[in-house]
Amino acid sequence: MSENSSEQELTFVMVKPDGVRRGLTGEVILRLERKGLEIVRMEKILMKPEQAATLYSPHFGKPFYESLVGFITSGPVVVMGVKGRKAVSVVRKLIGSTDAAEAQPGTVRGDFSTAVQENVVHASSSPEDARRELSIFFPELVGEKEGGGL
Ligand code: 3AN
Repeated sequence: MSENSSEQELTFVMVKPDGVRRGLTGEVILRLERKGLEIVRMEKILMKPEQAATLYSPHFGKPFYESLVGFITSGPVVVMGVKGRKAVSVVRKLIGSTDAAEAQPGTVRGDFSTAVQENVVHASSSPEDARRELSIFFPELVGEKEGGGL
């Protein structure tokens, strides 16, 4: 095998309520697959408040926390487990900066939003975050074994 399999990673990706409402789920999937990433799990859900609290626990206490949890539970989201070489950083590059007004054209946020909160998509920012976030929605992907699910 030419690729270093130790560089295979799983990451968590979510099309947020604004992205689902605007019919951008397919656009996000297209960009992930076109890059060569594999969607190993995908589900459309209405996120429970306790799932939102766990997902955004690093932001607890920040001025935008309540608004963020309210927004993310306001409508359906599409949650995904995504696999590929260096998947965490690859997906972060594909989605662009948090503030979509600053995101590069060619990224999802750069092409489809100008907002900070309604910025179409979320993806894990580190392998540690990916494990924590995947465990909320797809616990079977992050088993005991290091690199579980790969
Ligand atoms: P990212 O989604 O790019 O990893 P984080 O983890 O810093 O960004 O923030 C999580 C989410 O919190 C963002 N996607 C955005 O919706 C929201 N957020 C972050 N910073 C702000 C802010 N200053 N004002 C409002 N919402 C914010």
